[in-house]
Amino acid sequence: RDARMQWWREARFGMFIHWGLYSIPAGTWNGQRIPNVGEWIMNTASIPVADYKALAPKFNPTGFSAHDIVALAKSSGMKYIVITAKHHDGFAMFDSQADPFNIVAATPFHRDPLRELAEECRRQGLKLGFYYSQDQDWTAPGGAAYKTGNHQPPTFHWDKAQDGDFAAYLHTKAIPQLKELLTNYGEFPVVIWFDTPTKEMTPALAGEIVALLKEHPNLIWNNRLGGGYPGDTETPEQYIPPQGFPGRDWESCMTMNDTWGYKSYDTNFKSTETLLRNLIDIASKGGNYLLNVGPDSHGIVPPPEVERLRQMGQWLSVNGEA
Ligand code: JFZ
Repeated sequence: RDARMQWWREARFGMFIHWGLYSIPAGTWNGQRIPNVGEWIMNTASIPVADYKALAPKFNPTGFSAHDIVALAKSSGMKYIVITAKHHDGFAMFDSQADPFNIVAATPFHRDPLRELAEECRRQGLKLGFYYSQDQDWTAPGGAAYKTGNHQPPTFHWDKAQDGDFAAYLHTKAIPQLKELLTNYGEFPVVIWFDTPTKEMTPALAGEIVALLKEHPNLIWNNRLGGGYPGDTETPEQYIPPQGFPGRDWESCMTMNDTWGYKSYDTNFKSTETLLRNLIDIASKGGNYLLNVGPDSHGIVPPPEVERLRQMGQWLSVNGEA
């Protein structure tokens, strides 16, 4: 267990990447600025499944460069990357045989950014992990949804196309896709980052996922699977715990502005000094800092984010350890 956690405990600084179809609307739908984080736009604006799925043929992020993103992370002093393989919208940012709503099958891009990132991380000596929304899935029948707006219980679905059986969703989409992620990318992923469990994730269903994870003894996974499983890491979000988490590994994930997924008009960026102070504060308490970037619909990391990462890297090259 300790050998498995060693690289992670020494890492201190990683890059979170929230990237998906939501980078196309970028916070605006039908001419309206939609509140809340950008990657939640489908839920916040109650976008019908068919309308949201119609974004896929428009997604052609030819500006994406795995080389440049990994090099950016590396020169910023980051030791690992965690990217959204599938967020709550259900769109897979990887080549999936299990479900056709994915970047290779459903877009003109036809490339698998996770494969390209895995190759570059291997080359440039960084670790790679995958975020996977195992519970919420707003485009797969039976996938769960958290409530926003006036979505009604018990399902909080806003489109009949979302109705279905949660266990069936898990067995036909989530678990098969997790198997793909765990077997198709060589030495990666070394982290699976689960998120937003609901009551639907019973101990029995979560146990099926845990059995799969245990086939990969070097894998690290967080505390957001559900079903009562504590996972390996605590995940304080947008804050730094005053005393850390004595006896537990932990990682604060944070945004640079006020969204994870790209929003064209969110310019509320923290200063480089604040970001560096966060990193120092977290490191001094024994945690890791997972700092987010949100590439746009062309696959480009917004310049204000690049600028701050470069400045952090410059500071670390003078004052840091490695
Ligand atoms: C979740 C996601 O819904 C969000 O889109 C993003 O991916 C983020 C990293 O994770 O949002 C959360 C999850 C947990 C808390 C808050 C927001 N929490 O525990 O306070």
